Amino acid sequence: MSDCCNGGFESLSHQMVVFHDLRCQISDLRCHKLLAVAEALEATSYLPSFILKPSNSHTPNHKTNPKNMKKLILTTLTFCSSLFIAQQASEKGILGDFDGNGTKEYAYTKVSDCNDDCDGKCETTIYFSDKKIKPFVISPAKNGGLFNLGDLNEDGKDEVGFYPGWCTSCWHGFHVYTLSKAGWKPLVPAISTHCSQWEEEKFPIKKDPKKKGYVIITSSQWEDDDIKIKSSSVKVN
Ligand SMILES: [Ca+2]
Ligand SMILES: [Ca+2]
Repeated sequence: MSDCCNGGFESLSHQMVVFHDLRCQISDLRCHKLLAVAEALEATSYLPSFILKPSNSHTPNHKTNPKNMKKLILTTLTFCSSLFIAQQASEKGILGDFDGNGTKEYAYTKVSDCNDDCDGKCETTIYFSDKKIKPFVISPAKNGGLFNLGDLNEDGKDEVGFYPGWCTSCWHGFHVYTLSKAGWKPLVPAISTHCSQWEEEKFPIKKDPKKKGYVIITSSQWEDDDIKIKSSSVKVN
């Protein structure tokens, strides 16, 4: 399986993998890398030699026309950039009643000891504006997307969803946490998701509308040399 993330933009020197593998858009870090290259492209008008090589045919070819290619690169990068901004917005916090006391509070994340290459401990802590609610750590995670999942197990408290950011791979586990008397614990084991699942907007967990006390878990699995997205109903209460 090709990994759309490893190597970042170096893949340009071989093939325009970056375009067929738009799944890369999911990761903000990858977008960072691509944006950096976009700036370099703008500054130097550099394009890989195989793109600049004249075509044998006089017929204009969209795939090998340097101008079109550059436009496509920059369009892709702009889209990546907008996704990154969307993720940043979520870092301001999500509102929910995570301890079930009837008052909504904010949950927000902070990452520590994690450089652009994901070197370091890379611990992301989820904090709450109500300081009576204990923070908890998810590691490794170079920050990530935070979600209020609603009250999935009907105990009066909203569950927290976390989609960790990372520098490599399109496979990331989606975490679902619930506040118990003993503290924060996973409501279900981390849900395996591939970025193609996110592209298709198949969210990993939701209440099962047909079965009380159940959730529908949608995960990505590698089967028969392909990524399969499967859903099943699981009891949580
Ligand atoms: Ca509360
Ligand atoms: Ca709950």
